[in-house]
Amino acid sequence: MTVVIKGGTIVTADYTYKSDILTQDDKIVAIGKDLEVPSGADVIDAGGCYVMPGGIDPQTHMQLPFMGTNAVDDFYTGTAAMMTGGTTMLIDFVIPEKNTSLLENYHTWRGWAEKAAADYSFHVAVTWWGDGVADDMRSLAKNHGVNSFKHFMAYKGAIMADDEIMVRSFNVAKELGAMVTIHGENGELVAHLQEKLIQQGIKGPEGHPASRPPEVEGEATNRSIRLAEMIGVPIYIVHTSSKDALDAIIAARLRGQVVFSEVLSQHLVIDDSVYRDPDWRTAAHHVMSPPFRPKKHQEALWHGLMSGLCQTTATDHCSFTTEQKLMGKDDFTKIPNGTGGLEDRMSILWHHGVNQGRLTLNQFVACTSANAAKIFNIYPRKGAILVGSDADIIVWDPEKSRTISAQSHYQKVDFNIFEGMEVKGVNIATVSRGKITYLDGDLRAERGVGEYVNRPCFSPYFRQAARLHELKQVQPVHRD
Ligand code: URQ
Ligand code: ZN
Repeated sequence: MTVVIKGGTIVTADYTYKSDILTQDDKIVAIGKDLEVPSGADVIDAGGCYVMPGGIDPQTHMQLPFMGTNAVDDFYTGTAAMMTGGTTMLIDFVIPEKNTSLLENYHTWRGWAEKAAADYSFHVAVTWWGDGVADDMRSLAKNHGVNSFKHFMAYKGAIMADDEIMVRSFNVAKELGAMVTIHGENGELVAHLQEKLIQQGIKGPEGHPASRPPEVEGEATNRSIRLAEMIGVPIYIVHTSSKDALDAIIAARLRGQVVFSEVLSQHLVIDDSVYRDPDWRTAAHHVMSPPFRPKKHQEALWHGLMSGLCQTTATDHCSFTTEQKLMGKDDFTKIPNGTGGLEDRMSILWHHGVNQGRLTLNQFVACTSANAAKIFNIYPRKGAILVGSDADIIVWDPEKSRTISAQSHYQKVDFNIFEGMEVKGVNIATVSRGKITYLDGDLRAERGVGEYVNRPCFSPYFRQAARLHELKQVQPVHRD
């Protein structure tokens, strides 16, 4: 397969320049002005468009078994939908039930992902501790390209990791040169507040944000950061949604700690008024954790991205239909937590970030692709436009507009949390591993062509995280 992308302006996390790109099979093989078009090559006219690295979504949950049901988008529908919006790789999660083998669960999820239409990788969640967990982590890191282990501090009674699990897991991650990632909400407090609210007769979706206010996220985020500091392992906070959590992250970074922060596209533009919608279904569709916050938190998140204190954006795509959300009709704690969005993230960041003057073109690429590749140690194979990089490339028309709607989206879920939002800045072509998989509305996703991406341990950030820890070591006093 040979593709030439002609006449565009290449935008990477570092540079913006006019040039053509030639891809051969699944790699970029040449970048230059007025490139020759080999006979038989496919040509994409990128005149007036930006040509960028395909988006990387570092947090998704395809077909996740969760809260008594399964997320409705699977590894085929989700990867197909994301390519229409300009994302060419996702990092999903293996989430073992307590007391089940991490390694066996990894193989189960690998089986589910064989139908993927684009590249993918897996963080693995440590949801319990006992015989075999450390050895499974070692095998996953050394033999299966897993360099990140997830810890849900929320979801008590299900997948919640307490301090003991985190301390033990963080120590093994440090031994392996792996990143620890965190869902930072205090699950004990959430359970307590949920019980109180139900007792008070607050059973609708408006109870959801009240059971997990920003303080609950701030406490857990800070606690996990401190644990990582004392153990000397780099830490990545997923879906940072509040100023409370952001303050803890910024304070740690200013102390020299290696802490990364991810922001969801939906948390940047949707606020907590959705939970007071008179239509129960609309309010329930927005039940996700952490919840949507009062508006003031959105500007703090934008400032985090603009300043580089937040590095990545994701969607946490975990989609449930109206039917599934109705499982919590009489009790908000039973509404499956999760929203969709992996198809719209790039347009949301462009329209509300670049068009509004918040993000430069290069910052857009950094926070939608390159930084995730760097943090999870697959750069510049992914997240870059360089000779030798994977040919994951998108062609972006900054003048084209579209209105986001469940009526026209490719995601399987019957609701779109950005319903009716008009965005200017649209992906018009996607090249995934050198194949044109989307062109002017024509989706050509192929089931099963997506490949698993190994992510090596001991990223460059690892040494930095270990250094701070070494500085804290006590030296023995030799007494005569
Ligand atoms: O917590 C997560 O990230 C998963 C279970 C998706 N659901 C959610 O509400 N964020
Ligand atoms: Zn989460």
